[in-house]
Amino acid sequence: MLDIFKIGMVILIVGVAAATIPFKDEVVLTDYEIQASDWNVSWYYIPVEPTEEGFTGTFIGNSTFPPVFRGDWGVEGIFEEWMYSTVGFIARADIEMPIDGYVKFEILSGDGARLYIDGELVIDIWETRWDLQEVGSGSASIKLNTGKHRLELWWYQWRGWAIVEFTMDRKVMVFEKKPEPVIGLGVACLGVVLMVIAKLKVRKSNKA
Ligand SMILES: [Ca+2]
Repeated sequence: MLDIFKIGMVILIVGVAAATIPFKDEVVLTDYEIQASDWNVSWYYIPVEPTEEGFTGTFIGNSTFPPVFRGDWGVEGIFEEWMYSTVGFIARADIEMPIDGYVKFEILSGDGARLYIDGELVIDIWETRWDLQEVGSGSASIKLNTGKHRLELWWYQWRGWAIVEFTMDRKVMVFEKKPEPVIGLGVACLGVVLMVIAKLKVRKSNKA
């Protein structure tokens, strides 16, 4: 009889602890803004299909993109006189983290794209997509320390829909420890119920 009471008490304590003590990681979007520069974009004409190694081509010229951008040149190609444009770019930008935290990056491409952060490959969708409408996408949430970081985006267009998109969070994400109040209180209630049952049974057996 006493055992059920003790078990109920343990369950009550576990429940109260779960409801009040922060123990599980939860993603929280902070108010800290990430500063991002424009992209410096170097364009290349690429005469041969790119390989795993990347692309080789002839330098065409430079342009800039805003920190978050989308380019859509349709299926006619970037240069209208060509049925299929075969071009690529290497773009570089800097971001500045106000605090340590996580940032989600996303890229989209009608053919290949690769995103490097501080020289490390973090998203890899480097492949030719022969279907006219096919688009590849990739995303990654990366932990970055306070301070400056270099982004480098490689992109190429070989066949079909010429599209590129780059997006990233503008606010830092962090993990915070949180309690579990609803489940915790539910468990605590179960503990109380067991304790009450145990007490009632003790009273019943005393009467008998
Ligand atoms: Ca394609």
